[in-house]
Amino acid sequence: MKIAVVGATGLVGEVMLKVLAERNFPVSELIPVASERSIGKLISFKGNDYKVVGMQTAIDMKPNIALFSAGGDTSLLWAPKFAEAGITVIDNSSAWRMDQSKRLVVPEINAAQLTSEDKIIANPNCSTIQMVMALAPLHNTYKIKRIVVSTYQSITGTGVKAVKQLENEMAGIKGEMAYPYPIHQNAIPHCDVFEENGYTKEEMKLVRETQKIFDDRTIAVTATAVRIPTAGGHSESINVEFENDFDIVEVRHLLNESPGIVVQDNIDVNTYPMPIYANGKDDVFVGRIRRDSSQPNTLNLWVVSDNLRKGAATNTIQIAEYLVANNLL
Ligand code: 2RA
Repeated sequence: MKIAVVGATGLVGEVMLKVLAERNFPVSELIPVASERSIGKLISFKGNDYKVVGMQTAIDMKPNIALFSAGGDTSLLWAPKFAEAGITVIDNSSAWRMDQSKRLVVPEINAAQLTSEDKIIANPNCSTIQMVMALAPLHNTYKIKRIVVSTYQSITGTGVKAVKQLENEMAGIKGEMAYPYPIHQNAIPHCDVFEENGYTKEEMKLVRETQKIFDDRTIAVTATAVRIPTAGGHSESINVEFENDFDIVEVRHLLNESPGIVVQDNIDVNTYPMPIYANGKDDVFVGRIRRDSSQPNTLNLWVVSDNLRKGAATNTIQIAEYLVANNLL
């Protein structure tokens, strides 16, 4: 299988290469794609070196699948060109997620909707993926009415510049700023840009993408997304109200039985999910499971996952695995 990784030199692109190798995805030839300034660079993959190429060269090399993590503008311009050439695109940007003709896929939840006609497939936002992964088994059983979520997002979600800003601040070095404020010893309630309604795009992704993935626009969602100086993963405090009451023992059972979910929840021995545990892993970790005694049919959860892996690279590659396994290319 010829695989193009578009954005191969970025944070998510690098994790894609790592995960492709780890999962032994059937890559017969890797086509690393990046911006003009990176063309010609060598990328090492499974013991072989591959030269970074530009977009049109990548199309001409006729990959079967192109994994995109190169920003929305690049995807809007180039994903259709790859698709027109018969290449299946799985895109990590927000460009196609809300396009009614495009599938927004978390394989454990809705991969069954994929067909060979889908030539541009959208990978949901990282903070959406971990939330719907934790909520899907509960939604299927108790039907979600409303979600209130606060996120505590790793600076790796912003990109290399923010990681460098935090490193510089911790080392006492003045450097380029990804944020107008210090990240070190701070919490910034501003992920992505503000919309007219006073929410950020990151917060509205949690609203809109959740409704699309569950195919249910009656689900009410309100979100606050906060950037914190941590690597390793995004954390989320989720308060979820269901149409129907639940049994807390059954909730734990449903979560324990769900592929890709690990329940880490024993307050007697201070066991709960944290980014330091999630870092480098593909699971979504769920803990602090407890009934919200202030409101009927309502549950509190704490959910942590590596935003670069299940939140981006791994979910993308799991979609590719599903396409290959079901002959949908
Ligand atoms: C963030 N979800 O964490 C974004 C990155 N895709 O900023």
